[in-house]
Amino acid sequence: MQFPKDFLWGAATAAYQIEGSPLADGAGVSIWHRFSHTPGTILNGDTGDVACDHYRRWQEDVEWMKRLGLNAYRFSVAWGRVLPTGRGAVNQKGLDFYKRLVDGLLRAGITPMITLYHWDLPAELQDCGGWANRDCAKWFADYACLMFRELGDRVQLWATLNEPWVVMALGYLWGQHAPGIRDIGAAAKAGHHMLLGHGKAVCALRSLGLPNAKIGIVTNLGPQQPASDSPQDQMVAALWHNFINRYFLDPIFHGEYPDAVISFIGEFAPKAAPDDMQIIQSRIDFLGVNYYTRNVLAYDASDPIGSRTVYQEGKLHTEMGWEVYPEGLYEILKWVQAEYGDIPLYITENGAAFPDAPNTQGEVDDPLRVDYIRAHLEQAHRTIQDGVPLKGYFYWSLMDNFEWAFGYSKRFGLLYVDFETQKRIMKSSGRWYAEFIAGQRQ
Ligand code: IFM
Repeated sequence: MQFPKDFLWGAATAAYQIEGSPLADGAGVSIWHRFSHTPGTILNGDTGDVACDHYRRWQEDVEWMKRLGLNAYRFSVAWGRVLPTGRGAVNQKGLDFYKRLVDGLLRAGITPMITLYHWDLPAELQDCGGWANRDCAKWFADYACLMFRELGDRVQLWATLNEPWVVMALGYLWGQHAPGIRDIGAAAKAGHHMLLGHGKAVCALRSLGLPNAKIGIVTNLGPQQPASDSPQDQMVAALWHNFINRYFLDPIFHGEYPDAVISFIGEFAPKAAPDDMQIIQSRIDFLGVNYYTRNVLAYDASDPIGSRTVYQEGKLHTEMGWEVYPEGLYEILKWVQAEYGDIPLYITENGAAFPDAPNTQGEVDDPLRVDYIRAHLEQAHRTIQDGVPLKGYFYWSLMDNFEWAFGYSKRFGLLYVDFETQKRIMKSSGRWYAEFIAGQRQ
């Protein structure tokens, strides 16, 4: 398996999941800080107050990245560290943290990819309605523009939003994520305003004329397959495909929402102002794909959405309950190319949670994760051979971290983190990945 010489070999993280010190040095409260401190929201009452303490241990973490041989690292900026109330006055200390991190990465020969929004909206903006307020698109673009000005001389890869579908569905429709809203109308508005904010941020970057900067968006995608040939199963699988895979990409690439979802949500469908779609369609340089699993769907009249996911007996499932289905990576990347053309792609997340623990020698052996990564890299390689412009792979995650509503109970890392002592241990998957990357350099 030989990948192109300029392929990016990375790992990914997100601010609230690893940084800790959420209020340090003048940072503003985020919706995830507020949500995780609300009793009953997070498993075991966990919060991101300490997480992996990366805010204070980032230099050690860059050393771990060097040991892994990464040549790229995807991380997110906590909006409220830089702009504590989401807009207006800049918090220089927060900004300086990211400047130091970027400089440290560059010194280590690691290309930074910044995600501007990985779910931690400043709480003050939520008090004004959050993404359900149209103004949030402008607040986001202003924040993005500030980051481009401050770091655009050093950072070339920018992702606007991480998984807007998850924000819309889990944050505003089903409420398991911050801000914990359950309102279909608010969800549709939030989705539209995220798209608009994304488009405005792309325009802002272009207007600055930074010669080497590239901008894209990161979406969670995966095959949505019918459990049988029955017309009902086919229908629900098609609906989920339109909802998960097309809902954010059709507007960006085709300038319209998928009809099937719009008719399904009827009166709640987002209302675009005259120029919105043109802004949303602003050309992007790459698409980030987060791939974890597929869904096999059957019609189920007793379910409010009319469908249920069919558990695949006999197949390996991760601690998240997600089926390990590497072929889905090939299938979804090929679908993206067929539907949206030859846009450069990055696998911005791919990974698995397993119940890792150190053995008596203090080592963490995780053969299932090694198999998982190898199998997905095989599919990534196959996609490249079949003509898909895939430019990089970022394993999720660099280290065990705060897995949102599941707290610290799900370990995705290449590095094991002892959350009591903050000691990191490279898992055997980390060693395997490091050897694989080294092999690519020979
Ligand atoms: O931890 C998350 C990440 O924040 C977004 N994508 C999926 C990961 C695993 O659930």
